[in-house]
Amino acid sequence: MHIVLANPRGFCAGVKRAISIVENALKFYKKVIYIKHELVHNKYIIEKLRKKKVIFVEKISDIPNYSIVVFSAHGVSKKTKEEAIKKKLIILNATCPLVTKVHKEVENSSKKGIETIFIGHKNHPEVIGTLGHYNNKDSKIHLIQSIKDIKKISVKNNRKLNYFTQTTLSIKNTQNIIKSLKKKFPYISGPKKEDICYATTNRQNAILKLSKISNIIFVIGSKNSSNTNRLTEIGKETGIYTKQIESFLEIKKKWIKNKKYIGITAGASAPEFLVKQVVKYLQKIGAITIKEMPGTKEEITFNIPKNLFL
Ligand code: 0CN
Ligand code: SF4
Repeated sequence: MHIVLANPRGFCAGVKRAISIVENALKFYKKVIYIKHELVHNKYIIEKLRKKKVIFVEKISDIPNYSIVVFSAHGVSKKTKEEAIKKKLIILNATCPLVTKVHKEVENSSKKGIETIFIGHKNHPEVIGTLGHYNNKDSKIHLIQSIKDIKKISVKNNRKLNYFTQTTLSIKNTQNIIKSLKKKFPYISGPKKEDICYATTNRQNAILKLSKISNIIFVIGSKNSSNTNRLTEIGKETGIYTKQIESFLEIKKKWIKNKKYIGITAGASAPEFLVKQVVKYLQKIGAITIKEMPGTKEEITFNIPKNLFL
């Protein structure tokens, strides 16, 4: 049995930045910190933060006035931000800059009265936040999740129409949706640079490469993590037996019976220690070698807000 690690895998720049913001804020303010929604979608990170004076809330109304609030990496709507300002909260914005980019695109369309078609998953916090940047009463933003949804859309003026997307979608599925959108609306325009982020793109390409040499793939990440779920979907689509796990504790020996090459990857919100634990466990039960695939080197980093530099 041999272990092959996907490259890149795990933390992206947006997740690293969000975690640094909270860690620095805890040191700086030495007070309870409220986080609107899970900072990033990983059970272990959330549990760790809960032990350190962090309280997670879904509604701003659950936070006492004048407290400190961190907006999660997935971003919030304009209304949520306004509510926080009204409550005189100290706001630390851990929204990934690549989500903020999409917020700006949508807000700009709203201001110009351009009707927008947004491709994303209903009820995902990033989608709720992004849709909440379109507030033109005379125009509209439509959410679509699949090609099937395109049929239901009718627009006022198909020459004043654009589309944007969630950052963590499947590249292939999204390309197909956009192709169909363009068939129905030939004049539709899209973002200058695509909205699916670099980390999503690189991790999806890496699992495709990994699938070429693996007999089973483990995708490490939490069940509510969109980018992780896309990796699992892609792994399964290749026909390779793919299992999404939160940690090594979920691994069943029967899954790996007679499997020579075990591929491992991790979503953008899954810490590397979870990968290490899986490797250690597999070594304990017989893995002989461990290799990392060659892959795209990620050099992108995002600064944390200046007032939190300690
Ligand atoms: O798992 P995440 O916290 O979020 P989604 O993949 O569900 O959007 O990863 C960080 C990504 C962002 C924003
Ligand atoms: Fe930002 Fe992409 Fe990471 Fe989400 S997955 S936090 S959009 S870099």
